[in-house]
Amino acid sequence: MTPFYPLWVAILHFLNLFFLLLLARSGLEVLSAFPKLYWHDGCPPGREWARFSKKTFGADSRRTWTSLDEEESWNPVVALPGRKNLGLGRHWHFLTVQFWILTGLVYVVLVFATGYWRYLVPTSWSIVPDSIRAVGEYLQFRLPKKIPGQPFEPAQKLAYFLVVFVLAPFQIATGAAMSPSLLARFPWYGRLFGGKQGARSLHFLGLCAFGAFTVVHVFLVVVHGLPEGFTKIVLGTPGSNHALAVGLGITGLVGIVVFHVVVTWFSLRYRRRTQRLLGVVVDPFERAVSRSFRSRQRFRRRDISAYHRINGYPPTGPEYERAAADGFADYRLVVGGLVERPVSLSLDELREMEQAGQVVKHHCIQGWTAVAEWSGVPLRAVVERVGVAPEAKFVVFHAMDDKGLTEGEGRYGFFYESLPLHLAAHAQTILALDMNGGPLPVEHGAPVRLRVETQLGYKMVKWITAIEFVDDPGDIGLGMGGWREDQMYYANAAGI
Ligand SMILES: Nc1nc2c(c(=O)[nH]1)N[C@H]1C(S)=C(S)[C@@H](COP(=O)(O)O)O[C@H]1N2
Ligand SMILES: [Mo]
Repeated sequence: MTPFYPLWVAILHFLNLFFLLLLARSGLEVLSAFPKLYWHDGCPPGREWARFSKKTFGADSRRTWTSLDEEESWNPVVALPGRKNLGLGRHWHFLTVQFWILTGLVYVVLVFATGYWRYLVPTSWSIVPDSIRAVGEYLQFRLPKKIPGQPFEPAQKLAYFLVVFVLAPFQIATGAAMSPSLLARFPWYGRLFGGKQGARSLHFLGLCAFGAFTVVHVFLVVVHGLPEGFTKIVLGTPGSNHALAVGLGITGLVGIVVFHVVVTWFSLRYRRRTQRLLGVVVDPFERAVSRSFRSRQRFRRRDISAYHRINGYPPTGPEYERAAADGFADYRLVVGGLVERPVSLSLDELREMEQAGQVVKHHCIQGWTAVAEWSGVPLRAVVERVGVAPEAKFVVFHAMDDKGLTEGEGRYGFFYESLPLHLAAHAQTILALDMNGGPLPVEHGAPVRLRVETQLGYKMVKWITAIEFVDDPGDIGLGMGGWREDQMYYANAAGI
């Protein structure tokens, strides 16, 4: 068989480049929200193996700090969209990854259906010494000979094989190992990568590997002869029209740059519209993941993290401080909305209800994790007590912290979040009253906070004052289903 280089390879190669660049830039945006890498899921401050930030915070700091203080604002040239937009960065990442995986699947199917796999998949271990020899030749400024009857030299074939069949699946696997829903249901899957922080670190190293490959790959294409190489990359068949190939190729590259400039500008200029537009594809994906799994976490007490980060400053003002000082004696949890028997419960009444406890891992959307023991009332027990009406589809948690006062940054309103009702029925969805064997500390949500273990942290409302059952949370706040969705453009489903 004579070597061939079909047009579909050229087209899928272009799409791959297009999607990978979007993935890399949006991935860096996600990294900027927690610009530290760890190998351990306790991720204690100061124990990171890599930090892309000058700021440091100590576990023993006398001043309260929160994980949002650790976030960095990166330049839109590097990150998509840049400037502290984790919510939209994730939208871009989860939109693109679906098309990237699809491109890869089409490629792999065609590779095997057409016999092209012979050029990519080594069938003998001799590829290893042959590749070493080829690299040696490059180092002596000589071009290694192609494998007889094939389009690539041995080192090239091995590198392409590793990128397609090892690196790309590795990025998908480590990416999936960061989903709180998946990890809550299959904790063993996370352990394969050394936990969520291990997966994060490996995912980042995978990005570095893609970057290094791209640099060497482009350099060697140039070394091997640009017009010929460019023609193959753009048009497939070698020896065809060089001028056309160069014209088309440059148009394609300029097109990619223009696309990036436009979507970055659009994302920064029209944040809500970007959230909604990308949400059309991303929300069903996130919702499906949130729906599929139930948390089955069972960590041991000795897994409890020495330090548990905080996100969200406690409510300010004399009212909350006074309540905290007298142990929340006058506290009432109001439960109402679409229910048959609205109630208002004191802390003692909550403690008399059914109790449940769990040692579980918290996943903040920014990327940090921590294990703690939480106990309190299963939300299901509250649902049963008030008799939720059939029209109710969501449960909304209202909090006592006015974010305009506690956080600022141009954001405002009391914190709230909504959950679809099915998550309220999970055994590990609880209204926590205790943390690590003592009463809930103020920073972690005293007197009552939500735990829902398949979701990201922003769903777990702290300092709860009221629970409301509704048919549609769109009438609350700015209508996106939660304070972080309203004000920070996070997705409404929080399973990944
Ligand atoms: N009321 C309120 N609840 C909140 C927040 C907040 O800002 N206000 N932050 C959320 C986020 S983003 C996370 S990660 C968790 C953090 O919980 P912790 O501070 O107990 O670690 O609380 C969530 N609940
Ligand atoms: Mo968070």
